Amino acid sequence: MLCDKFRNFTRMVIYQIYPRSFMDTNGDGIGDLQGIISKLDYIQDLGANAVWLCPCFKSPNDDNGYDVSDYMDIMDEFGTMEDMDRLIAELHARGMKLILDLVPNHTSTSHKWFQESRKGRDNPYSDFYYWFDEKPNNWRSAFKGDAWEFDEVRGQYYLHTFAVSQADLNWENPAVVKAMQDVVDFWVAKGVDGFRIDVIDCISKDFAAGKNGFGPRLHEFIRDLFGRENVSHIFTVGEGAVKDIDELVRHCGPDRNELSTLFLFDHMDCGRSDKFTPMDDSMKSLKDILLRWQMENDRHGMLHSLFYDNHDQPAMLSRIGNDRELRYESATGLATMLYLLKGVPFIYQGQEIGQTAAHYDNIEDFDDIECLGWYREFLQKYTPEEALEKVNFGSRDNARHPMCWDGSEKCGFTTGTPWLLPHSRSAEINVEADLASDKSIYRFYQDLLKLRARNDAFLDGDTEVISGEYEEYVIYTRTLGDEKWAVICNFEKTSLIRLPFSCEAPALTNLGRPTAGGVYKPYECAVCRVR
Ligand code: TEU
Ligand code: CA
Repeated sequence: MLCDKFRNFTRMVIYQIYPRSFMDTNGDGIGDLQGIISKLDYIQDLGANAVWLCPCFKSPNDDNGYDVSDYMDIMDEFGTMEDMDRLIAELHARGMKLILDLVPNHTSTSHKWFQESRKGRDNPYSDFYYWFDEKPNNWRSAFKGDAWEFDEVRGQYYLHTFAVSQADLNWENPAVVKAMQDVVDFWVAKGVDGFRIDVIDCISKDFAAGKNGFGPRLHEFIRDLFGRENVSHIFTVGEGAVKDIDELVRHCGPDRNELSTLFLFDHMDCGRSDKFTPMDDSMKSLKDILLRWQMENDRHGMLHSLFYDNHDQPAMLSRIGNDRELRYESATGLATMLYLLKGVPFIYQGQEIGQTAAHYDNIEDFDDIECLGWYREFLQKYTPEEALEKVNFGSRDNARHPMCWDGSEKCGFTTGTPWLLPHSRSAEINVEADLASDKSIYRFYQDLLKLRARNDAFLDGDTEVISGEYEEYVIYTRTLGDEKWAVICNFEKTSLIRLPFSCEAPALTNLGRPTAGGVYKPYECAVCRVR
């Protein structure tokens, strides 16, 4: 059973927006806050009641906002603080919540704190970052290359877990903890309802053990941020590298006073042997991971973050589904399998219209600092064509192309030149075309989210897996009191599905199936009340 705080959070449906690519209203080819405001009805009509914005703070955009130069001001390209205030007011007027993306592990080297810190060893910011005369270890950057950069001004090396211009903050310094607490309090005072916290596990390092993350003070630092009374009401979702249940409980246990939930990434490796190499896979392996974490979260009274896609990952639909002939079937089947589980649903922009992984013909068309670093390394082992193919598969630009509002040349995203090339299939896959289709994925999501919101069994009920371990389909039930629902999702093959109980006619199907049992087509699904 969930504690009241977590139980309330299961009523949220969070729509993730990559602001740079969502909607441009001033013709500069870059999405902005006014553009988001103009689309709030679209988001609310889908059935989402909260919005998670990727970083909007001032940034030179080396890592598109994850390199913050001022946590308390808005990135020039996205608009002004007045725009942000208006966005908060417009969301709250609709009863919707705003989740901001907090980046506590590092700042841009153009942040005032870094610019002061590099000046010397005796100013208030000198110890805001990790400075060493010599490299203390051989840590590598997540974006390839050395994680230590020599700064000519300071005459020492500093740590950057990510890009050279993303300097890691030294959380061992109480002034850093206080500065980040002030950032959280500033935005909570403005009405922000929660945070997604970037690479939360990195904020505590263990130099002695050679670990850049999961250090001995990690949970102390998380509580320093979110265990305080004045922020005890907000929603927090950490982005972490947690793999085992004990560590998850330390982060999100109901009595830990730390995070509301955590993104778990095991299922991100479905359909790939590594981030840039595809691998044949199936909905079964995805189902196994999702249901394992569903039962573990449930056992510990924790919230399961229910997501497939985000701004760092190519679409699950393209990796596990059939994003061509069965795009509607697999998009709707995947959604049904995931979003009727217990937890907090996250929908990434475009997922609701069956958006697929993007494809670009030239390496010059890519923007993502991570994939460009990898491309240079790939060239040492592969031909340019092979390297481009790997980047097309794993690049984060896959998910960062402009939102496709219509089938026009600029997708209805901008009147200017889009900062990143539009999706190669935007003429076929866009909001306007989807809503005009009799197989609308948006409308299916609407029906799915309505069914979920109107039946407490999907919000609070117990989950039980009914289907066998090796079946090429999944049947799970959600039960609360005398209310019991069966969720039936077929995987890639045609299956004969017999149910161990009798059901009413389906309340939701993706292919119009009139009865719950019988022969299911690939990706066919049905949701039925159990008699
Ligand atoms: O990503 C954290 C992270 O580990 C990245 O390496 C991410 O997992 C990778 O891009 C997946 O291929 C977060 C943000 O989501 C990402 O956009 C930022 O670039 C990164 O932190 C640094 O802030
Ligand atoms: Ca703009």
